Amino acid sequence: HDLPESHAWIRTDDIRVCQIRENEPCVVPVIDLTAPNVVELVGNACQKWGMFQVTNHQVPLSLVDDVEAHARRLFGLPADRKLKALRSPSGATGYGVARISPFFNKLMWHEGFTIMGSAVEHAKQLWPHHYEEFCDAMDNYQKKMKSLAYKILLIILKALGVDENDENQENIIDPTNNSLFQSEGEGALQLNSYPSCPNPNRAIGLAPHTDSLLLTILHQNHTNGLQIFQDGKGWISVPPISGALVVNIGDLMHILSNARFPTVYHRVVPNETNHRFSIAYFYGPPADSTVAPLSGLSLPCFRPVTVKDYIGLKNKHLEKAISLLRV
Ligand code: AKG
Repeated sequence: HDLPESHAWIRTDDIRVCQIRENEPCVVPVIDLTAPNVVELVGNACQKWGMFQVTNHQVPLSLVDDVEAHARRLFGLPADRKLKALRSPSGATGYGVARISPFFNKLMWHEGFTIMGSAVEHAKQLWPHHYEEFCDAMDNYQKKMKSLAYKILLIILKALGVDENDENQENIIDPTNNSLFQSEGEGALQLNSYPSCPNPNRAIGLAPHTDSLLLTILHQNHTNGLQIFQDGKGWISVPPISGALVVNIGDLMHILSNARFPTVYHRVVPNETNHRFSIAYFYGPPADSTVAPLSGLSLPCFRPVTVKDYIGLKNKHLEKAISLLRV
């Protein structure tokens, strides 16, 4: 009753049972990135689910394990040490709960650490003498994620009928006039920790939300918790698959695809017995870039918007932000 209007439709206690119809498995597709028909597979998954899991992604599993081990070490520090690395109200990097949940009416069973740009200053607060190891692992992981995200972006664009040789592909313009294919984009890393929860019904790991940028690449440890909402089906689990990474469409890709690909409404529910860790990499164009529906995808249904302005809209209007850009 005291939720803001933009949240009034969120009912996380309304967990409907997923209906598995014959010939229609209720699982997010798993795609081998080296498959000859990868463009078709990714296109179908984006259109139907807005999400898929990828294998053969060329990110060394030893690096993923190393980053997860650093996350475990970070969240295992005493609270007073973690609080020294707190994200400031106006800052991007640091320790704290996710920003998405200020109005959520359940206990947040979550700790996070966000990295945008350099993590050195915050890492020094956590490990005054051994911060380099953490920062090197995070930098390394972000580099790998960035090139994987760019590779997946090109596949998604091909699925939308656009490729590198098209001249009319300037639907993301950055201030230096780079178009979609000439710029590798930018990213942010989010380490998440969800301790096991004695009473999962009274808490939520991460409140339902959509991701704001183009796409997200997620590693989850061997613990269930991630769920996506599908019309007519309710909340569906996205089970961890060893060695696979989860990819989901974000709001800016929804705009770029002219609403052909849905942005994915997802949440994390706490696990009663196991501690869950995840590492999310959010990928998008530089902040000053303008994003608009790709030409050639029928009449544009969104107004162009800069990445910066869209983030501002999202912070203010949450999941309603995207509908404010409808033409
Ligand atoms: C986020 O960090 O925004 C997520 O949605 C993380 C999801 C997860 O932990 O599986």
